[in-house]
Amino acid sequence: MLAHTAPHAATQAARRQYYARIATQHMSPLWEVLGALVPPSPRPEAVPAIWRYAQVREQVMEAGRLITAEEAERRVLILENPALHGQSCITASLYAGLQLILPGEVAPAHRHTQSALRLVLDGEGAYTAVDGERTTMRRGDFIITPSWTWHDHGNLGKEPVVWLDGLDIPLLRFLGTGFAEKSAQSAQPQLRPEGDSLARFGSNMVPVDFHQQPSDPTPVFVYPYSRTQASLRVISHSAPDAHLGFKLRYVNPATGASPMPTIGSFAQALPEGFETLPYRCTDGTVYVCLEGTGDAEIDGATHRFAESDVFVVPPWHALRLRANRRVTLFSFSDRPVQQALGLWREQRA
Ligand code: 1HN
Repeated sequence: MLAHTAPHAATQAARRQYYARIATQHMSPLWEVLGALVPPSPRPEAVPAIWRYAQVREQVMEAGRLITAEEAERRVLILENPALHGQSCITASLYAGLQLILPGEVAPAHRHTQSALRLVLDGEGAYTAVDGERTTMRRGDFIITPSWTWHDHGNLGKEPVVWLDGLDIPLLRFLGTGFAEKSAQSAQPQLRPEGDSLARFGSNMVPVDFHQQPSDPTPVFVYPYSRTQASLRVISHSAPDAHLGFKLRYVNPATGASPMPTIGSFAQALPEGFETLPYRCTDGTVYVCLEGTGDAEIDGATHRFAESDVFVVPPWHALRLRANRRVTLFSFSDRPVQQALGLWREQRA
């Protein structure tokens, strides 16, 4: 390749004038930005970050004294990536927030094209209802509201309840496909008893005449943590993967695909004292610590985490996890989108 020599001052001035002239016609020179547009390796804007629950819990509770769930529609503190301030993003494609619902409150029924997940963190006695079926929310439960399903939440218990919301809001905003509708009723009528969908679809069986179109949402919308824990406990008797420990992927039980087409979700256990080898992948990932304490080393910087802490690993950042006490982690990312487009890559050191 020929070495580039710096252009003469006169040439530089002529180019700058030219750029200013073409800008008035809404054009710009590709050659000034080409390297940044197609970099040799991913250059995400998002940066690593951690929200320690012990430090943010008080702010979440204060929101409960300032606004009702009804007035807010959803009383949520958005977890903003520090490099994406004001954009309601935790990664370029995903949104995350901490939602609070107090005893006696309801978050009214609505639906939207954005897909949502809940990961229950704190308190007991709340429920979420999806398309006419309620589910009691327990710590660690992974609950989904697929695109365009009606959903509302309520708290029938005596304690504040907090969960993590994950949505594909930035992705749908980018695509220009965000629509929402409010229901006339604040709570949906109960069409089926609690546990119905899990019994019908979540026990390695489906109704005999059930057929699913690839675009249909998963018929199961709750993945109880008790079942995840039991699976992780049993498989922890074998040898851990050197890069991932014991890691499982949540699926739509009727298809084996991701529960929602835009958000992939995972559960992972690391035995006490275990340290993973560096691993990176192109899907920026949000992690939640459900049990234990550990360190997340992200591109060389160490972040200590404990129960209910949330941290984000941007695309193509090397992650090393160390479990100081046996750790279980929940995580989610846009991996199914990347895989559907043939873009997903991983690298194991
Ligand atoms: C939403 O519908 C919920 O249903 C939570 O709990 C967070 C953030 C943006 C848009 C819709 C919920 C949301 C949301």
